[in-house]
Amino acid sequence: MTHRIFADFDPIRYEGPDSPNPLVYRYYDADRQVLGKSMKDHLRLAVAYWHSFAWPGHDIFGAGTFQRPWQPGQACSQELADLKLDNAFDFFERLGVPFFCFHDVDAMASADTPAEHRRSLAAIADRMQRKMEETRVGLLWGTANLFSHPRYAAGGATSPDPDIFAWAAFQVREMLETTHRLGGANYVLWGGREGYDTILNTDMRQELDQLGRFLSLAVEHKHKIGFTGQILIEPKPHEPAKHQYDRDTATVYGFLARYGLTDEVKVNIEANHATLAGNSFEHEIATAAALGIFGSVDINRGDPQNGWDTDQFPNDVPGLTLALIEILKAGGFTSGGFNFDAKVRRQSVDAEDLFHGHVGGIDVLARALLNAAAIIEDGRLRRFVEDRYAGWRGDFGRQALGRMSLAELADHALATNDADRRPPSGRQEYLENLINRFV
Ligand code: XLS
Ligand code: NI
Ligand code: NI
Repeated sequence: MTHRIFADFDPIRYEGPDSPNPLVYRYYDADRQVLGKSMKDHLRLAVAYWHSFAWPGHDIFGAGTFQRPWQPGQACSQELADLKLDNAFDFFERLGVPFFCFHDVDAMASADTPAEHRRSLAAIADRMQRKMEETRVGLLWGTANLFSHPRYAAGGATSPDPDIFAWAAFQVREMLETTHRLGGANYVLWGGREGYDTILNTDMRQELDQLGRFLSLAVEHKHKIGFTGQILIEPKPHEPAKHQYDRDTATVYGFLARYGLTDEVKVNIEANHATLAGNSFEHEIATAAALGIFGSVDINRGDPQNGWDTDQFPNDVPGLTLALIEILKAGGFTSGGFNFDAKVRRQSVDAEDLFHGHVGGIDVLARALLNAAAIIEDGRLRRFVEDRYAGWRGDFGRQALGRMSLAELADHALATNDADRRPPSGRQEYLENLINRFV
């Protein structure tokens, strides 16, 4: 059996929409210019190490189905970690993506003690750095896994045990420094088990203060070591805990404001987490943009009938067009990008399936980008919204939002005495039809 399972695949090329070949890009043409920027720079695509190389295909009812040559029986040796790394970079190169993302434990050999953890992480980071130089594949973000190990059953930063809080600090220090060393563009904190299952055993005020302190410490350390990447929080409403503190973007913003961190931390919005929170994906992006904390995206999709994070590859072009419109309106990504936090299904056991998942997802994003760019260039949507708020740019509108008191506004209403005043039509159906002409 070969140990390099992607080695025999040709690099994925752009062949256009009419190609009969399943493993080509029909829409993603990396250097194609869209609104003055290449597709590659717009989308800043990344592969997630955990779903594609670390997850063995298990679920809560059954064992792993994938049988990758690097998958350990028990603990992962350095040799297997190295083999996994070689395979991961074989895959990144053939897919032609500029970035990847990883958690410390996704890539390193297993470790029991903190000293071993440091050594294992440093060993894989050495090798990773060489691979990154050879292949020119960069790190979109790094993160520490503070949720898989049994010690984190009650949370990391929000654990009732301060010694576990220190363990979490240790893992974050090591991984923040590793991300810095590898030139990562961002550092992500997904609040894995930072939440609770029952209020009966939980001191919420205490846990929130711990989480605020922990985040402040991470920010402080970032500056101490000179890491210039962006720190990102990834909201999720529940799973694994019943209630997660980083519920959605608006909740995270309130938390950042309370702990004085709105200038330091942005959000990494995941499509499937947005819908689990009862929000649309584009609502989350628009909220983050409006509050000035839009950072990056974990792209995937949920299942409309399943109430959990199914992490499927995206396949909804019209839906993603709305998200891309919001991203373009917000000025696009700066440090962030689209990370495929998505996994193939448990029965998709072949190496080829990982290509199908990513190639399809990348083409869906490329189409959504092209649609959104055409809608922006067309200008009708923007003009409609501008006209809708035109009153606020007039004399009275500016004063109403500026120097007028409540009493002055009340007197204005009395004086104008306009009981028939109504807003003009919102034209939702017209606008939906307009969008459909582009998708
Ligand atoms: C889990 C999260 C996780 C983060 C990284 O639901 O999406 O994969 O992206 O810790
Ligand atoms: Ni995610
Ligand atoms: Ni997720």
